[in-house]
Amino acid sequence: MTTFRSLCIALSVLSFAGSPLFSASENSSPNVLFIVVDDLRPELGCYGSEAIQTPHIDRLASQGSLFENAYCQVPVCGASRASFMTGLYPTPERFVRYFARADEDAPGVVDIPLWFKNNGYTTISNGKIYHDRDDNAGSWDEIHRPNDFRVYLLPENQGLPFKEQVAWEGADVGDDDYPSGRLANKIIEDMKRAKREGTPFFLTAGFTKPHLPFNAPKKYWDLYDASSIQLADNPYQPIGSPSHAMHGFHELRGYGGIPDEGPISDEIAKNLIHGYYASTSYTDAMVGRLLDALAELEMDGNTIVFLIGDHGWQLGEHALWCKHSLFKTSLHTPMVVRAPGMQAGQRVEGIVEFVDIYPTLCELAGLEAPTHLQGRSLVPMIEAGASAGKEAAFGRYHRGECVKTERYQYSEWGNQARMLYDHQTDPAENRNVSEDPVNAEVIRSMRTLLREHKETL
Ligand SMILES: [Ca+2]
Repeated sequence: MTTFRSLCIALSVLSFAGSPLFSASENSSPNVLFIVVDDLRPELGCYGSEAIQTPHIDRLASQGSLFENAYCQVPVCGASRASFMTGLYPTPERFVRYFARADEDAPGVVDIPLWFKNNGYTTISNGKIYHDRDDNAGSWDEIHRPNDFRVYLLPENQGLPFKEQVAWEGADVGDDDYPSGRLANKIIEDMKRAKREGTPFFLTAGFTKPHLPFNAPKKYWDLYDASSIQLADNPYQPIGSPSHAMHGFHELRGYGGIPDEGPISDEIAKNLIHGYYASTSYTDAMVGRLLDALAELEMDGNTIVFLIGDHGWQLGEHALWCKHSLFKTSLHTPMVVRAPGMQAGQRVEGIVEFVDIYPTLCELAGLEAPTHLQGRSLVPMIEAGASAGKEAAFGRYHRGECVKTERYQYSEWGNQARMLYDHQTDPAENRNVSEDPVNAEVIRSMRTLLREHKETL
C-alpha cells in the first residue's frame, strides 16, 4: 500500500515546480499534534471573517489544507468528542449528551490514542480532549487535565455562588495567568521531550476557550472596538421552522447577569460576541505558540498538525445562543490540517465529517486504519485538492436527525416535525422550505439518504 507519507516523500524528491512546504523524514513516523478547540465556530480569518483576528490559525491554514465544509456529528461536547475519538457515528442510544463517555457508549472500541499507542506512539492527553478526564484513560500514557473550568481572576468575581458567576471577564493579566497559557507551556515541554526522546508522539491540545465563560486576558478584548461589534443579522426563529428546532440556551442562562428566560438584550449580546472573539483570539495566540515551538525545535517538518472545533456555536443567529441545534451554526465546524509533504494553501470544498478524522490521521501517519471505523480518510481529497467530498454529512441531537448535502440541509424529528434549507438560495437558513410542494422530491431524496445511513449503523 502506498501511504500518503511515502507518496509525499516521492513527490518531494521528484517535484521541481511548486516544491512542498515540508519534506518528511523517511526513517521516522511523524508526530501528531491534535488541537481541539472547545466551541469554536468557523468564524475565523481563514474562513473569510473580517470581524475576528486569528492570525495563527490562519497561518496554519495557509501552510496546509482548510476544509470549507466540515460537519460534526453531534452539536454538544461529550457526544461529539466520543464520536470522533472512536470514529463511530452517533445513534439514538450512543453519544447523546454533553457528558457522553466513549468507554461507556462504545466499550472496548479502540480510540485514536490507543491505536497510535499500539503502533508505538507516546500518547498524551493535554487539557479537554474527552469530556471526562478519565474516559478511556488506558489509551494515554499521560493525562494532564488541571482545572480549567470557570477560572476567574478579577477580585469582584471571586467566591460568587455558582449561579451568579459571570459569563465573561477580561482581567489585565498575562497569557499564563488563565489556564490556556499554562496548557500551551506544558505542551511545548512535551514537544521538547519528543525531540529529546526521538520516539513518535501523539500530542493533544484541548483548549477550553471559547467555551463559556469568555474569560481571556484584557489584551485580547482590546483587539476589538466594542462599539463596532456587529449583532447577528438574523436574530429570529427561521420562518416556518418548527419549535423542535429551537431551545432556551440554558447553558448560557446558568451564568450571572443573564436573564432566566426571554431574549438577550443587545447590550449583553454585544458583550457576549466581544467575549467570544477575545476568547477565540486568546486560543489562537496559544496555537501560535505551539506552531512557533514546533518550528524552533525543527519538528514542523515531521509533525502532523490537525485542528478542529468540537462543534459550532450560535452568537444570536436564529434567536439562539450556544450549540445544541441542528442548524448549520451548530454543526459546521473548523477543520485545518498541515502535514509533512502537503501542498500549502489548499482549500477543500467537499463535504467531510468528524468521523473522517480518525482514518485521516491514520493515513497521514502511515498507519493502517482499524476495521471498525465508519468514516473515510480525507487524504485523497487533500491530494487532489478540489476532489469531490462525501455525498452527505449526518448529524443528530437527541431525537432530531439531520443530513447535509452540497445544496440542502434537512432535519426531522420522527414524524413530528421537519425542516429543509436550501443553502444555494438561503445559506444562513432563514426560511424553512420543507412544506413547499416544489421540494417534495428533494425531501424524498434526503429522507432516503437518512434511512440508508441509519441502515449502515
Ligand atoms: Ca464544546
